[in-house]
Amino acid sequence: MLTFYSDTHRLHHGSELKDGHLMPCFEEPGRADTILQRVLQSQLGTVLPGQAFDASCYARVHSARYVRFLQQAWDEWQALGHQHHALPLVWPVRDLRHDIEPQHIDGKLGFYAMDAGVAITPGTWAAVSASANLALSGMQAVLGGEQAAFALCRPPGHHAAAEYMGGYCYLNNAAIAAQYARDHGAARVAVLDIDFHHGNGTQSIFYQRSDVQFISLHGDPLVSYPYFSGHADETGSGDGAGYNLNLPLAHGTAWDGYQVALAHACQRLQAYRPDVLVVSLGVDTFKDDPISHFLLDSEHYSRIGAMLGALGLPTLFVMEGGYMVDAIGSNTVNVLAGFSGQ
Ligand code: SS9
Ligand code: ZN
Repeated sequence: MLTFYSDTHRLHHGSELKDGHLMPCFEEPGRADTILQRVLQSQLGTVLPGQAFDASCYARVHSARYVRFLQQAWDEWQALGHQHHALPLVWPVRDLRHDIEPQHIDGKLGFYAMDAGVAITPGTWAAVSASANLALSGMQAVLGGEQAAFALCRPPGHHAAAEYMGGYCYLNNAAIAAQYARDHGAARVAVLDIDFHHGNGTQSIFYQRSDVQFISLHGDPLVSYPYFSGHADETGSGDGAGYNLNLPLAHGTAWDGYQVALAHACQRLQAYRPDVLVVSLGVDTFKDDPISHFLLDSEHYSRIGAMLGALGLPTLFVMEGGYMVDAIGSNTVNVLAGFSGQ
């Protein structure tokens, strides 16, 4: 399987609030480094750098003004004399106005963010655009005839929607790749999100569409981030009615419960008969993940891979979360190797 990877991710490492303290984000450069190491050790296949793509490819799923905001946010912040990276601190909840984009960068940060886990640093735009380009490069390979490819994206993307960032995510890499497939000949695309957290951004982007099916297995939002999205009654609307499937699972879910839900997801994927499958691959479902609450073991990732491989679909894996850094390399590669029957 081809892997697409770029060092540019190292330019981005933000801070987040943890138990009331500002701490370095769990989403950190060592994550991608350790996954790459494991890919190389396991001889999964060739590692390629990925190509540059125009920002207009991102604007197929994000608004033009949001992409511009991401591009310019650091400069606007720095122009005020700030040196530490930027974080949002006020949000337009409930009846506050969200129809007028503020001019001040503090207002813009809140306007375009769902939480405070998305710092803007000097290298953020370089890293998030390089990350999206890896997903696009991977999709190009799959559309060109590769049975599968792995985009080793960092930062992740599945919490980012058309017009907001959140949960360490800025550009929605999986959605950008899915849309690219639609724009280059695929009639139907499915996105399966197996990160521990609900892929609220991807759901939001495709919620009213029948040409992209979205299925997610995740921690029940009653008790898990992102809290405000991911319930089972979110099934799509308009043309998209019936094309969104959420399978929320309780804290403490282990392989027994997980595999039943995954088998159900696979049935729904098969019934949809997509031309291409995008897997939002998070391995924060691991028993020792520091911010998540499922109990999967390393061997189960091979079984997940085998179940996905049995679908026989051209597949792009897009890296999402996974924060137990010592284990994410082997857990990720177990999925990919299991998929390939290795
Ligand atoms: C829970 C804090 C959650 C955001 C997590 C985003 C994961 C992205 N204590 N913080 S895969
Ligand atoms: Zn996650």
